[in-house]
Amino acid sequence: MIAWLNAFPTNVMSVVGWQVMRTGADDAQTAAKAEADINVMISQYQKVPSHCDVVAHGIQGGVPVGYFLVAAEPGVLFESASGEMMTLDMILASLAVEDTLTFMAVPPGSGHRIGIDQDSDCVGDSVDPLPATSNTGDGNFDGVVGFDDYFILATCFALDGPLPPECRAFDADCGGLLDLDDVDVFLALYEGDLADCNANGIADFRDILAGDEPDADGNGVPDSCMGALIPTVSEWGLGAMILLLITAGTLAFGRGRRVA
Ligand SMILES: [Ca+2]
Ligand SMILES: [Ca+2]
Ligand SMILES: [Ca+2]
Ligand SMILES: [Ca+2]
Repeated sequence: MIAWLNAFPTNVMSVVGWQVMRTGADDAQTAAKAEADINVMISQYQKVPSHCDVVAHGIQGGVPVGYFLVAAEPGVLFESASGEMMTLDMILASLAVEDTLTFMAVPPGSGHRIGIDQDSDCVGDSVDPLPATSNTGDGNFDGVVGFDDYFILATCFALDGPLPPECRAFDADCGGLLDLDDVDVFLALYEGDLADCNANGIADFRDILAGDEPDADGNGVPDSCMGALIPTVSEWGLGAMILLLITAGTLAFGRGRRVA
């Protein structure tokens, strides 16, 4: 069928638009035919250049679900709209009797958006509180990229491993890891003035996250800028002298009273 479809010259690969449905109630023969078709679809994804992306949409356990094919080699791997990685076998085995799932071939490059992340903010549809509004840089999902989000970013930036949903909002390239490129996207989207207390021409948030400025108390202000708030050595000296004078005065006064 694919060969026949490909005989027609077109800018869009003919496999695009093909749909294969599976339900949990399929008999063995129907299920095997559907799985064979899904594998043909995946073989079209594997063409160089790729002929299609492969996605799946449906209802499982009464809840809308989405999947996006991220790799075919060495094994077929889909990402779900909640961020899990699953093989095709795992997905098909998870279908309960009342569940339905439709696999679709979509234009190359469109599968991530169509399959699992309609607003392309790297937060999968199933875990995106605002699935139709981009939340890039907006870790608390309040619609604003602001000061509070910096602290979430700082926490996420220190993580080593899979990013939870509130961290994925900072993963501007959906790469699965946070790096300084993602920080720069956050800074570009930041609503408000970015402090540069050390006057190096770089936003202090970036100085801290890049590791160029310590921020021991995690208040978003480089420690080097907190000096004005901490008494200097000479100020400590002055304070100690005043304390000594008060103590001496109190002792002298007390002794005087006892003498009288
Ligand atoms: Ca999203
Ligand atoms: Ca969103
Ligand atoms: Ca926010
Ligand atoms: Ca700075």
